[in-house]
Amino acid sequence: MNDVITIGDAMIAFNPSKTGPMKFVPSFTKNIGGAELNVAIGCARLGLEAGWISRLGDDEFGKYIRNFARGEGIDTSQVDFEKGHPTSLNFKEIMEDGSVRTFYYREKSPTATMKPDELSEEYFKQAKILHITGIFPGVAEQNLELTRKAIELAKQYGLTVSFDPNIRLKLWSKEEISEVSISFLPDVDILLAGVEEMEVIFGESDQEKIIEACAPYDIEHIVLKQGENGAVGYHNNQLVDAEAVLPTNVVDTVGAGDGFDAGYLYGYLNGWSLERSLNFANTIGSMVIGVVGDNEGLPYLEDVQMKLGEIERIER
Ligand code: KDG
Repeated sequence: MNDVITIGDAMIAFNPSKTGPMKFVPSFTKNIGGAELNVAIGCARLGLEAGWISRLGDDEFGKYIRNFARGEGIDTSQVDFEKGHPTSLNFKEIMEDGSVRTFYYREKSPTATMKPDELSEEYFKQAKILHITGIFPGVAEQNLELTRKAIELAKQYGLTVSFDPNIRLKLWSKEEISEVSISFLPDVDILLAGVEEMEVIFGESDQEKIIEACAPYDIEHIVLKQGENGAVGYHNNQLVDAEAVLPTNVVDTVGAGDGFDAGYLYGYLNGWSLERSLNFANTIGSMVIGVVGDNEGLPYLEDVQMKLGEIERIER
């Protein structure tokens, strides 16, 4: 049984060989990115059973991504290949401070050829959490229908639905993102969002106002990620402010939110308190940004436990 299943479009992420404007970068390293796949990887590294539903191009890059996901121990039984739709690409520009701009080549994403009735009910029956993001429905119009079907199956079979809006303005407009995200909320059990994302969705940046705006949707866990200011969680009428965990260094901020999500879901599945889940998730986020790559910095459980001082490891 999978603890967490996700649905998403993955890309070959081309990481620059040096920081600074992309037009002056002489070469790139081939890696892999895609928020939902990153979350699945993060969960698998923590020891959870994770599955990823996707379609890749029937090309070398597609095979590379599928093999990589398998190597991470992810269930790829729901991943297939499509001819005539190349695997999506993402070229990254990384500045000295670790901030990133992305340049997508995913207009013909293979995932846009997936059909809602192709989603396997059996697969949903055998899972605990469905994690979705706002990226997948933004990649192609058809993917919105697919996401809705995934949510419907999740509800039908009693899965917890976790949602990270993951706003990508390069994919669609603020108005579209807001409308679609709000339409998901009645079915969302765990909301994992950046405060600035909630500002786009509800036009509110104040924590309490955001929680008020979410009230009609009866969301069991509301988590607001605040980057260097930590995170705030709301559950059972309790509001918890968790301090940030300071990173050792910042080289690439991409993937920190996905690592946070994986950490929070891990805490949720283990029945942890809000404080403990938030601190664990914050710790993972802070570790991810110290490594170049969208998922290379996602830690294994032992790494997080060491960082938290829970275990000691003899290095040499
Ligand atoms: O959250 C990180 C991802 O967003 C990244 O790996 C790739 O930009 C990306 C995307 O759109 O999935």
